[in-house]
Amino acid sequence: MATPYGSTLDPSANSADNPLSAAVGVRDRNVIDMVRDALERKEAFLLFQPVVDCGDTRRVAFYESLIRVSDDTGRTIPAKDFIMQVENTETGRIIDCLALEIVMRTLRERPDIRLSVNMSARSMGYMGWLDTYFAGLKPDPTVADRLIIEITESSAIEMPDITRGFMDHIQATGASFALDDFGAGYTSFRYLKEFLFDVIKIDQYFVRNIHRDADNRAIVATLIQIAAHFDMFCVVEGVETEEEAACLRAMGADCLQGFLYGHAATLPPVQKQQKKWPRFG
Ligand code: G
Ligand code: MN
Repeated sequence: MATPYGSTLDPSANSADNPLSAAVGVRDRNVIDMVRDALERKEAFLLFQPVVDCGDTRRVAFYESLIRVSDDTGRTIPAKDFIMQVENTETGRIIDCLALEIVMRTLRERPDIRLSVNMSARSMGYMGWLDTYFAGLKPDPTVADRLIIEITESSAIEMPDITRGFMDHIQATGASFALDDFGAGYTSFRYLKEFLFDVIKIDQYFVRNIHRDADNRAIVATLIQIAAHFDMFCVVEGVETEEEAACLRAMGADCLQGFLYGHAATLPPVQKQQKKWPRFG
């Protein structure tokens, strides 16, 4: 597929030659249909999880927006339960556009907050995403200063050339980029030099019981140091206990996110005090 930044990989088709992959194929198709139907009915919405300042955890640095869809029985389903199946389909692109559209509108309505939005690297070459972004900026170009775009490490690395061009283009408008799920599997330090991410988000896998797990401490300490070296703002995900938080604070994390500080929820009422918004990184 041709894109403004080069060519994307072709989504590979599943071979359905054996009963198991056929069954998986049917299940995936059901999920894709369910999500597509929900999007057609516009039954999707965002919830927001706070990312707090490590030094003063009452201060919210930004909220990560997480998309939910409602299935035809009215149940709410979080993106993590279907994003894998729709990632390589048009439905994946539509989800990213819809999330972006709602986030941009929310930023315009709420000058007191900063928001992040997740996107797949596959959506970087999708004209609909760029159209949504620039349409969202038109009424107020300064909302870009309060937008953080989260791209997972695996997805960014799949298409380095496209990622680089896309990031340059969008960073020039004022938005920041976060490298999501850092350390989750595909870590290639080479790409930290090549992509100018403003923020890294350390995957929650290494956070669990970090105060009692010397291996996790060694890994996270290294990742925090690397973030500092590259002048990137460092968020640690999945913080569930005060012990984990205290340990991460001592190690020099900038921000913390996790159930200890809040689940994904609707936004709190407007804050009176308006903050200044320095660029990350
Ligand atoms: O890939 P990404 O980091 O964007 O995913 C965020 C996911 O992590 C969400 O589905 C959210 O519900 C989950 N999450 C957020 N905080 C915590 C936490 O403290 N513990 C656990 N187990 N999951 C969390
Ligand atoms: Mn994320």
